[in-house]
Amino acid sequence: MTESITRIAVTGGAGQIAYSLLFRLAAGELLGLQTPIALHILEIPEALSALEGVKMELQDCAFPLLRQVRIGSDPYEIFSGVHYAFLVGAKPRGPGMERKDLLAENGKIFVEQGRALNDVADKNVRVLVVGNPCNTNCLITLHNAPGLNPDHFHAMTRLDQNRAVHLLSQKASCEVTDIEKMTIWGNHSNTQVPDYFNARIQNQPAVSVIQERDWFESEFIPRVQQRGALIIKARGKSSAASAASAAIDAMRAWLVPTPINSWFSTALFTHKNPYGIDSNLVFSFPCVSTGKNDCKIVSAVQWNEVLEQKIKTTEKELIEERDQIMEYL
Ligand code: NAX
Repeated sequence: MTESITRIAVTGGAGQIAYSLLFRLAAGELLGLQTPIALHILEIPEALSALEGVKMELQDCAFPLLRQVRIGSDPYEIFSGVHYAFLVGAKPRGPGMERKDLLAENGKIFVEQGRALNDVADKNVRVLVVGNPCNTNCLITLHNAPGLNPDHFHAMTRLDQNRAVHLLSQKASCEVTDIEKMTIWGNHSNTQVPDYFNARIQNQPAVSVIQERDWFESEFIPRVQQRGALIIKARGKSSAASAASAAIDAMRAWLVPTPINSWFSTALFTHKNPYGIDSNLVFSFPCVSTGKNDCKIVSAVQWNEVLEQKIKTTEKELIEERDQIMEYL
């Protein structure tokens, strides 16, 4: 009998997030220790020689589950038959580049990758977009893959969730596992809304455990929003290992049942959202999974006035981003 192999695509394979992500995937951290995998890694032609080095290192780990490593720069070859795709590679903002130029440059990449996934990936492929601006890149990708289920595309806000969980646990002097229902609403940008109002600490509302309304609004929210910038300042490079870790958490959240009384955050296509958010965006919501590769938005989560106003702002930002890339949809 031929062995069944789960195929995982990673783009931006010679970049710094991939340098952590690929090794953790190969070690079995996404699918467990019983599932043989193949890694299909995409890069631009100029970075293929660096990627060849990464491939050699993957081979030198002698990972028991890693059956095959394919590398290349043609998405139609690399995405062939993939069951999961981590779209990490993107163009960084260059000197003097405006945000709209960044959106346009990345737009072209995600049009091509969406089309390629549509044509050659497994029909049930699950796609996580990490490359920034990830929400809008994800919107472009799903629009260019009309033969795939739009609900199978998500953009990563899990790193923001994880950052918020750590910050709350530090403030409340408890374990990270004591924090539940930590939602990030909206865009993975500085307008994201870390929701302190619905978060729980040891099964109590966070706002009753930490009785400092001021702290939530003037410290917690901005510290989560600006954590990425702080890391760049300290390390001289953007978050990489923590981003890779969050990417695995985000994809794995669809594969394990969400515990009762809990949820996770991920950014999804808004066409069926229960919150009245514009229906053609990719927006981060509280979600749950039955563990069968599915994800459902949790409805009826209440907002206070502060959250509501901030959620409107992040929605507006996403609408503006979409207006700038309309030609790619
Ligand atoms: P790097 O610049 O180290 O790596 C990116 C790699 O992508 C490069 O090797 C580049 O050659 C490759 N690439 C560019 N265009 C490509 C294409 N068309 N096909 C395949 N590969 C391509 O960046 P890294 O630090 O790894 O970050 C990758 C992306 O993640 C960036 O856009 C970054 O902004 C984004 N992030 C998103 C986060 C999130 O929470 N959603 C957090 C971390 C990170 O900032």
